[in-house]
Amino acid sequence: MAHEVIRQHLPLLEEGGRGDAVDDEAGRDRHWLPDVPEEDPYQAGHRTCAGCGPAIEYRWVLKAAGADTVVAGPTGCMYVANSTYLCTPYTVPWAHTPIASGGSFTSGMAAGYEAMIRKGRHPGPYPNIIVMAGDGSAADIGLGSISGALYRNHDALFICYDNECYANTGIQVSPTTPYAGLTTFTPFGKANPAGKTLPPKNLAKMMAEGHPHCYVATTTVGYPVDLMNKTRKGLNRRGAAFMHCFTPCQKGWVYQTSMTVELGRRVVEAGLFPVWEYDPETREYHYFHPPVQRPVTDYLAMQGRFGHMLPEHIAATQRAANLNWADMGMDVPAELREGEDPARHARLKEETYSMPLNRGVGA
Ligand SMILES: Cc1ncc(C[n+]2csc(CCOP(=O)(O)OP(=O)(O)O)c2C)c(N)n1
Ligand code: SF4
Ligand SMILES: [Mg+2]
Repeated sequence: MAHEVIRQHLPLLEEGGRGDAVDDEAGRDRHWLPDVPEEDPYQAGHRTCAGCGPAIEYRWVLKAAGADTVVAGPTGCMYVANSTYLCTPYTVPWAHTPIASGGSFTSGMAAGYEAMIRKGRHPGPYPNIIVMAGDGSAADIGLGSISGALYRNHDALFICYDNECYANTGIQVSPTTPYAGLTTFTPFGKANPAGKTLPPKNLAKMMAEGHPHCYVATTTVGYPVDLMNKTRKGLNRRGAAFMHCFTPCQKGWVYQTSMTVELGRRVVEAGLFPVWEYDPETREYHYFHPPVQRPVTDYLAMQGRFGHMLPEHIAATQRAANLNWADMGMDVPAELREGEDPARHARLKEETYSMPLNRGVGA
């Protein structure tokens, strides 16, 4: 006799946390605390760099998913820095997969749990099944296997933690590295002052447009409740879900270690990483409209990887951000439109950025 496969349901967290129960504005500020679960399936004791964005993302995703979760991790920083022989920071089952097969491995886990529960060989309920792959894996080497898993609609959450480079092998360029982003494979020089000349691949839109039956969302480590709620929505949905999370890499991007979460907000406020949800029922995109719209220089100047940019590179980046604002259905303020003119940034030739040039990468 086939046994029923019971699915779990994770409640969404209140944006305002405990402050929601308080009446006045001042009180809400004082009592604000998100209702973050106390459990930490991703514990201290890993070996990522201080301020590592992917480690923050791993912690919040697993907090949101809870104890009845299994995780897969393709090769990358979050495999290598989190596993030494007989030692991991996970309190839930975790498995490493080759970099190309995060999607196929996770499909197998999903199909396996489903079959085992139906045959009465696993007591259930159906666990939260998650794979967290780097951008080199999800947007490049393992793109096909994740696309296949989404297409077949396996009941799992497929996450790309995006640090915009192949970090683990020495900060090499990946398809999501931004225009002019310095990596060891995109050095700048006289012949090519920009460094990286190509725009980044729009992975999340590709996943949503290519797999219209899937829940797809973008988020960043700048918005913990948003990140955790999208994790829960992806897991609650029966079928495949994909989440693209912006995760700064302190070593590769060269910034002050305490600025990881701040960068996760500034990239959104600068219009360079739109945060949205795609609803497969209506096939609509729901965009988050940040309350602040900043010039891209507010974001670029915090990172050594952009320290070589010339006025024309900054103007091109502002133009890309302005196109994003329009996509999001937001007005583009005059100051940001004027930033499309290289002459507006001429003074940057004479000024030094707040952070030094990214000379240390790969050294
Ligand atoms: C098929 C294959 N090619 C290359 C590698 C070498 N490799 C190991 S980790 C890594 C970087 C992965 O980058 P990403 O997925 O972005 O994760 P990150 O290191 O940035 O966290 C590479 C290229 C590999 N393991 N397998
Ligand atoms: S190199 Fe970047 S992604 Fe890797 S552990 Fe360090 S900060 Fe994290
Ligand atoms: Mg990466």
